[in-house]
Amino acid sequence: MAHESTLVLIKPDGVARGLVGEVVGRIERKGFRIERMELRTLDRATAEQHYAEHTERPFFGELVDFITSGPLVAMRVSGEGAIAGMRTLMGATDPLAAAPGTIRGDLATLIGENIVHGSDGADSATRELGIFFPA
Ligand code: 3AN
Repeated sequence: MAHESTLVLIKPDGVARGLVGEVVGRIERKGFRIERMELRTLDRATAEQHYAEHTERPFFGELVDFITSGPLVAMRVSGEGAIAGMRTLMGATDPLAAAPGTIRGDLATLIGENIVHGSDGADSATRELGIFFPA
């Protein structure tokens, strides 16, 4: 397994619910490093760029409405196998199917408000980190 960097977002529901410390704590206790971290509210153009692969999905409008609805926390998280490791820590997309012990499994019920985003592979990590933390 290689040293990797991935984009992690604590989405507006996680920030509004006061779960930033909880999520950050889980990432740190796992052993990953938070190398960049920023609280910001996305504009629609940036949100549409981030979710470009979902343009054709029926919930795309809701996705953009939601991710721009309030401040989120964007992080560059790094470590051994950090891309898949963060996906495991997050749990399945649907919080009701996510295993207990995962962020979504422990802390959420709604698929549209599932607290966190993590890049799903090396290409998306590079692309998404470029949007949030350009060199
Ligand atoms: P993940 O975030 O686990 O990679 P994706 O990439 O399939 O999941 O979906 C991106 C985001 O779209 C999810 N985090 C979730 O908030 C939202 N989403 C996925 N499926 C649905 C759905 N059926 N209805 C509403 N929102 C959805």
